Amino acid sequence: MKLDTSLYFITDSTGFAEEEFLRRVESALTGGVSILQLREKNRTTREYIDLAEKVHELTLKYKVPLIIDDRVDVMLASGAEGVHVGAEDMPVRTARSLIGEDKILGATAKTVEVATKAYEDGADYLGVGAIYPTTTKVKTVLTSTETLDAITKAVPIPVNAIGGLNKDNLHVLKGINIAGVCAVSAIMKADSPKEAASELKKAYERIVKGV
Ligand code: TZP
Ligand code: MG
Repeated sequence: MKLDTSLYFITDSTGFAEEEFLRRVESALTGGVSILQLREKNRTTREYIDLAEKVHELTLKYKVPLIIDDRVDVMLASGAEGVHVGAEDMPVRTARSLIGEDKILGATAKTVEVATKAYEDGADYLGVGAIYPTTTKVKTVLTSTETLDAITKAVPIPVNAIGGLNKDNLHVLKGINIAGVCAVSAIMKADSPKEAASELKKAYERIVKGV
């Protein structure tokens, strides 16, 4: 089935009790998230797998693929649908050889060169950014919309924009052939993750896709 990355929600459990975190994840899923990444930086392997299994129960209920950030082992252990690797993680080619052809493999790219290599090495989609400064804890630099545009023209796989995106600032992406937007805080920290997801999806369709 074709991968739908139009509304790519990346979670951040920082500051939330587990119950509240899972409630927010489910709320976002009901708002139209099309793909969900579990992104955990401060958990033991056991804790990461445990949380991934719980989130996977939710994503299965809404028929949304679950992607695990960084960790092939956690993806395999939890039965998630895919893994996302960045510049400091496992190389794309290595990840692909370990997970097989059927799992979803995402990669981060900030240049056309890295994007092209990630595609050639087996990535199914790319995340490109940060488009705007972000308040989410991440080691990143800004990526220009010119570079984002060039990447979409260089590879035949879905390219998503990421970094500081919310329903009110997507205009800079207009006219660029992205497959979707990624967001952490715009959804995770919203009063209603459901409404935030739904509004972000509508803004993406209206402003970027022009529908
Ligand atoms: N990679 C580049 S920016 C970013 C990641 C993981 C974080 C995006 O978070 P937010 O809250 O949507 O700005
Ligand atoms: Mg990473």
